[in-house]
Amino acid sequence: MDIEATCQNILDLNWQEKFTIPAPGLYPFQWNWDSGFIALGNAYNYPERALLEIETLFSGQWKNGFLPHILFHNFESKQSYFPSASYWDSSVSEYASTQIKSTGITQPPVHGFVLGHMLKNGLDRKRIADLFDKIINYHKYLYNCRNYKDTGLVAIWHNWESGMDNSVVWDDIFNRIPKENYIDIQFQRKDVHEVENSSETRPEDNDYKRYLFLLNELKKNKYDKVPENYPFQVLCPVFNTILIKSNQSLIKVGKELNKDTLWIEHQLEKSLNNFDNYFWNSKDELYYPYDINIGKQVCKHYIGNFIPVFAQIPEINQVHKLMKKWNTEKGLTLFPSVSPEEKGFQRKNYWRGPVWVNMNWMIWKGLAAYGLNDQAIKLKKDTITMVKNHGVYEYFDPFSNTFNDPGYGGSDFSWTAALIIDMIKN
Ligand code: 2M8
Repeated sequence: MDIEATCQNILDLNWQEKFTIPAPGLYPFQWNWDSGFIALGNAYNYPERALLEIETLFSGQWKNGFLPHILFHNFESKQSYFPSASYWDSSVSEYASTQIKSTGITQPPVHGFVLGHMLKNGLDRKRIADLFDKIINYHKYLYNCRNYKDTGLVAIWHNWESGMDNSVVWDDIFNRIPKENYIDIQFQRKDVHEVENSSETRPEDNDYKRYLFLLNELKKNKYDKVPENYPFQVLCPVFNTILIKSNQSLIKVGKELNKDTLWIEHQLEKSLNNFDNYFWNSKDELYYPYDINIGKQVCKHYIGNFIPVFAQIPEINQVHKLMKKWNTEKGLTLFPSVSPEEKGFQRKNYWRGPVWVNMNWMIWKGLAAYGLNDQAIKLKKDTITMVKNHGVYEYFDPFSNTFNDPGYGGSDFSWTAALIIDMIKN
């Protein structure tokens, strides 16, 4: 079977009547940004599924516009995931859906650019127009409740909101949390039973304790505000790039559908004006996250250093500088989630080194938009070849050249499948 058919089969396998799970067993519910990437891939062969995927996701939107990171559909019959619906207990919030249980944190806002892709591919305009309004409400939540000093840059409150859960960029923040705050937290993980070799490829129990400490603090505050002295308040360049990219796309969609786009244009302008002030480091010539609590950049070498190319935020001379940094990295053809030279790099461990398809997809799109065609085409080809050689997995060893060595984490991983389909189609 060719790779496109294999990927399509995986999306079929993971389809659950109105949404798609990220991977069987390991992730049995609907995840926010996963659904965006999946809808993008489904827009080609299953436009109805693509629309339904995003409609189902927004059926879990809260009254204040907030869009949760997991919707626990059919949670009674699914026991393979922790933290569960009852652990999160979204009912503490007066805004939460009373119909659909969810988490109380969000994930990168990919939906705007996914909507643009759907419109471009001829999907139902009326349904796209309805989704447009819901996405705007979500962005209003972000700009009302997460806007840092009215910069147009929005803050995240949990590492799970970044989507890059155990990246080295969060290490210092976690190390500053006093041990007595989390050491006694009790829990039973499920993820470790769902993947091969989990001690080398998934976060540690000690990491989970700190993730749960943050979760419990946010829950005490009804997922509405950060408590005083709360340790995790970050401006993430990946989250903000994705928001900018979505806004750029919403403006185009809005104009085509005769919607008012002034508000988004205004927010976009602010975000772009402030982006480099917070994220660009002119000495290192890289983008870094900004830790609000200490008022400093987190100067670590990881994939987020490059992601702003996705929304064409850097000027072309900055892009050339960024690409030079990448080329010097030990002859790797794809972007690893963390640079092998960075302290804490682990080639098999989740967001601490492995290659992820969604990240390379974003950089590929960005390079192509700058007209850097040779680099873009090479990145695309190498990503497809990696998945052909190692399987449709969640993440991949950046140094594995051995044919048929499997990838890591969830097998039959939906966003890998969906984005490979998109790469093949373009
Ligand atoms: C991973 O995160 C979840 C928590 O959200 C987990 O480890 O349990 C991340 O890779 C995240 O980015 C992704 O959305 C999720 C589902 O694929 O898995």
